[in-house]
Amino acid sequence: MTAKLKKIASNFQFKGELKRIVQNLTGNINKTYRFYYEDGNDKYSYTVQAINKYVFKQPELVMKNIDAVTKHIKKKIELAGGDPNRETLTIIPTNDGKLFYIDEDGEYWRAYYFIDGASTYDTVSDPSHLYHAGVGFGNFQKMLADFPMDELIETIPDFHNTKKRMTTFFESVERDEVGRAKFVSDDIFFFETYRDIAESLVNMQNAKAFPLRVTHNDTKYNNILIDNKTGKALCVIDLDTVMPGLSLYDYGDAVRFAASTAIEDEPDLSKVGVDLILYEQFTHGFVSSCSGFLEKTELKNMALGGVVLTIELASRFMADYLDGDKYFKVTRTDHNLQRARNQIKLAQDMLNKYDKLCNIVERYI
Ligand code: GN1
Ligand code: MG
Repeated sequence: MTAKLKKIASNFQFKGELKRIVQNLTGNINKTYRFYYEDGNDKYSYTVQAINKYVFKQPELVMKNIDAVTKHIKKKIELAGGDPNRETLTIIPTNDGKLFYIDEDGEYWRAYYFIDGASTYDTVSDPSHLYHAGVGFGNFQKMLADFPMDELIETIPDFHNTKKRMTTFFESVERDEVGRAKFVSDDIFFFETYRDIAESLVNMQNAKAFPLRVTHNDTKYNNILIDNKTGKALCVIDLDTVMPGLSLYDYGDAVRFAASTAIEDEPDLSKVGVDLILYEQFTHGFVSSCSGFLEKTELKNMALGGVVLTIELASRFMADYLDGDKYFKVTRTDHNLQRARNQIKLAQDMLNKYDKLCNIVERYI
């Protein structure tokens, strides 16, 4: 336990005495720890995070959004007879009542109750969990349907604007900051070939094909807690990117991650593809919790959402590789390159099986 982390702990309204700190290495952006406390016989733990300032230029606005969104969701959970301390995040304020603490290095720290009795998964151990994850992410959107959207700050502008993402990617190729473009000419060709598809959702959105909603925008399977007892989705976490967006971003990003036959940074591409059973599980859950809520154009374009979000992530990982690994955490050389190629392979497999994916969607809408 470092003196620095102890000092950070002393600035929050935590109960009892700090016993130990364990780092949590999941997540590509923020630094995350679990702080364990004891107060007599009572045990508590908290999730404490340093918000990545390269990614979130104004962390205070991220916290403002999360505060407003969790308050809104807590009311919905109470109305439904649920447990507001377990079914959404609870921010623990600092000693002076703020939503974050700024340390002497200018790092922004925040804390939440750690929710016990639930787990996150990087891969799917039980396909029925994925059905429930679909229900959970669908419900999340539903609970925020009446949230006043103009109160939300766009903390990362154009986050899922794939037209902009494509432009940024080709700018990274042009700049070739660290001399890596020569290694990826085939990959660049992929983005040239599929640019139109990648941009299609934004083009449709510009033509007002879809309603703007309050969306999560980072619906990775490890961003939802699954209750250990019931196997059902308990709580949607990682609320950093809750912003106005399209329902298809949340659906697409979720199937991109969870319905793959491999983890996102699997370097052996022969293992990467779309798993139709997992795809169906998530789709079934998401659609059933959103029935009567999503519009026809949204439902009809779900398979496209998966493809677009997968190409988008491929371009973001590849752009970061070309820029010299500034955005996503990397733990090995070529990590971002491996992630990008993994996503390219996944997108290609989704395109090859596109009719099958559409048939699965049709079965539930
Ligand atoms: C990041 O923080 P984490 O690991 O949940 C990223 C997402 C990507 C994801 C890919 C703010 O999410 O957009 O889809 O990595 N978050 C941000 O694994 O850029
Ligand atoms: Mg995140």
